[in-house]
Amino acid sequence: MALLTPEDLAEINRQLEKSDETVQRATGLDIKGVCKALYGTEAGSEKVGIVPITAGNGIIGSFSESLLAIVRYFGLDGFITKKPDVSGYYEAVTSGADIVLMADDHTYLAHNLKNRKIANNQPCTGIVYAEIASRSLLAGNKDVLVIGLGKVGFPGAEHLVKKGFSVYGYDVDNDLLKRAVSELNVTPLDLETEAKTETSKKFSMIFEATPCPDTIPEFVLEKDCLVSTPGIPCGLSEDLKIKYGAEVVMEPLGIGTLSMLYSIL
Ligand code: NAI
Ligand code: PYL
Ligand code: MG
Repeated sequence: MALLTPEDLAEINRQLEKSDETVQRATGLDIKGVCKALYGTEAGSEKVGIVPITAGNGIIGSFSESLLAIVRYFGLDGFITKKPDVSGYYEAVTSGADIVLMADDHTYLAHNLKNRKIANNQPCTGIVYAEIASRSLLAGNKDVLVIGLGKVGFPGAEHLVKKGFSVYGYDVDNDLLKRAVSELNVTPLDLETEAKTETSKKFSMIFEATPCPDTIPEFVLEKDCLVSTPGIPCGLSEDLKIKYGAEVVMEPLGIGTLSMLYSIL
């Protein structure tokens, strides 16, 4: 999995505020409102225990501190355990955590100790960003383009299909594209070949979940489109964002984390 860097997480509160403003402007809901609409839940007085994990590549500077800032930004109570790993888990539970957040290099989980529900960051991130894309107030149809059909993108595409949207998909990995076509009935849109044709389908709603920059080509963009992308770095260039007046929702950790939390309340 592509790992976050301390640079990705810089000024996390400012990134959250900016994302909240963009989501509100583009969809009419703030991030909490989107998660409530998705899961039918709302945060209460749950206490969140954040456990640093030293496995694999080890602790990412400011990852736990960013999670604490995120939890508090959304109005929950939280704490970071003094110890990491198993000792930290023990500390979280004995300190009265209702929910535990922890991540190694492969899995970032939220576990509700009260109701035993558990969430994985990748599908929760895909679902919430896909939901945001699908709620564009300016969209004139139900066509959504999904670029990147991996651990985040595929669950997002699946969510959009279940919601009755007309989902077009692309992934450079042909096997993943074929899987989305066969399992989700996604319409494949090969951006490589489309680039060569004069006309191409344009989209007001785009969900991108790849680890590459500039994956969203100009010929798929409608004016005033909404690009909802957890992918790091951003798949839409700054030039195209300005040229098409696109709203871009992109944030490194918080939106996905709130989706996890709301899914286990
Ligand atoms: P993944 O590797 O499972 O999926 C990425 C997919 O993008 C792959 O199927 C790959 O073939 C495809 N891809 C790569 N370049 C492409 C291109 N130019 N055009 C079309 N498809 C392309 O990775 P995963 O776990 O789905 O994560 C995707 C991105 O989301 C990563 O950058 C990850 O860091 C980020 N992420 C962000 C989160 C957030 O809250 N902002 C949370 C979780 C992941
Ligand atoms: C959850 C993020 C979103 C994108 N990539 C995922 C990532 O960076 N995962 C690794 C997280 C490691 C955290 C480290 C710590 O500081 O506790 N074990
Ligand atoms: Mg996020």
